[in-house]
Amino acid sequence: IYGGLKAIPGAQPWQLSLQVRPQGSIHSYRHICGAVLISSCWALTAGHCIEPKHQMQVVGGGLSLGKDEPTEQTIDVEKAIRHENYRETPAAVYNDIALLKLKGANGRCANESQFVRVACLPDGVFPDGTECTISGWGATEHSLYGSSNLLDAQVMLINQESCSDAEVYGTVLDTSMFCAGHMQGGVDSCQGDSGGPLTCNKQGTHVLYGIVSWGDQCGRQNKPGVYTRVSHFNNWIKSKIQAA
Ligand code: 4AZ
Repeated sequence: IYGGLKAIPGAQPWQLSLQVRPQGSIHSYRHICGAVLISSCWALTAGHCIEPKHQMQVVGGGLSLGKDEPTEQTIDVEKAIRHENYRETPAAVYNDIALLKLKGANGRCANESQFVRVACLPDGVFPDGTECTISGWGATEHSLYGSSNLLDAQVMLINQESCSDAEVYGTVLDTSMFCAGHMQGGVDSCQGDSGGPLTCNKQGTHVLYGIVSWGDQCGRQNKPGVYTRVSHFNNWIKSKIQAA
């Protein structure tokens, strides 16, 4: 996160760290992306965060990566379901979404606490200019390697037409994505934040409106972050969970 601040404990309880290690490896898990808890046994992340042939786990309820915190819950990923139309081109990433089924018993995987909670799926549109929150352990203006502390920042939803201006992203955007940030630059998501949440507030409930997806570098003028439009995938999410 560029231009962010250390998150207050419990402020982003749906934020997960998605961690991988090669199948059968003795190495420890490493953070590759964010993810978002949407029910006790399901999380969403970006499609480009799925690494086949890797074991995956998520860690929720912690603020400091690599420190064992008493509020933390570590849960194995049972399977990852990437969107069938996920596609990466040199210019953009399309349908950048995946579901993670977490391991557990009797429909219980993550245990709800003050520090671990689900985010709601969106049921409508937020107007352009709405201030929403992004968070993650990704790269910052100070470090390419990311932050060991969870950071958060406020970004604004940007009009789709403005973001499709030739000076911004041109014609590559589609309805599976939207832009958020600040056209003047400075505040943005970045590498390592991918898969994590953009939440907007609706009458006191936090709604998962976007998933950190891509952008032309980070924090640059006229290059806001691009987010997977979660509302575009509501039916996909429901059908995959139902079929599992
Ligand atoms: C990335 O490389 C990435 N500024 C994520 C987010 C943004 C740019 C790049 C948005 O994963």
